[in-house]
Amino acid sequence: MRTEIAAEPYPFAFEPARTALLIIDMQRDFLEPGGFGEMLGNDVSQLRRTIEPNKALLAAWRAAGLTVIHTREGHRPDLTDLPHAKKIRGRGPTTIGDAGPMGRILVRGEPGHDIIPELYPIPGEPVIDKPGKGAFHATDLFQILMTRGIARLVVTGVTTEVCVNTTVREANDRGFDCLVPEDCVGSYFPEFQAMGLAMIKAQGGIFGWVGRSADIIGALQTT
Ligand code: C5J
Repeated sequence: MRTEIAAEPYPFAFEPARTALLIIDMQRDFLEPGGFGEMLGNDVSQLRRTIEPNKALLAAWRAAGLTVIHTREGHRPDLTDLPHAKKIRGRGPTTIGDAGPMGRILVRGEPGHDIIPELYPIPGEPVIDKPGKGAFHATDLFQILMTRGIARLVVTGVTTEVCVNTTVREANDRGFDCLVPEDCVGSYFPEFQAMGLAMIKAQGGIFGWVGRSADIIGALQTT
């Protein structure tokens, strides 16, 4: 059944059964001290306000029996998928692959690479391991969405202007309509949060729609 919710630049219409909740990189490395986010000089507490809204949306999405997909940014333990440019970016004393308080930074299988306990995937929810910022680059996400007949995405997670924006742009070019609930995405920088959302919904929704999780949850409960 098709439903419509308030969003900018205009209402977002979607068929829940053909819409996936795509949760981007809600990993300890970005949201907890001692990980990749802090290594880059960021105040990770800035992102933590996204946890409760994501929890509520995830619970509603699961209760409705809809598709949930999680992503994690990170690299193989041997770092063969880590471009040199990414390894040395930032010129910090500690870089991707080095040891940190939550294990090797941004490396698959390490504690810091895992999804935060509050939003931990349950069996049946695909987890996409991505080496880049966009969730479509060098992953099988597109194949999974096609197999499940997904036409629209609700994209949440961190960070708004980096992996969320890159993924929304990739998805838009592949023909998916994307809705981004603003309370479920976060940035280390308030100005990038605002501009990251503005860029998505500008020019008639050039990359997608921006809404709020309460409206999505309300629509799921009444559909
Ligand atoms: C970053 C991400 N910010 N998940 N990654 O490096 O947005």
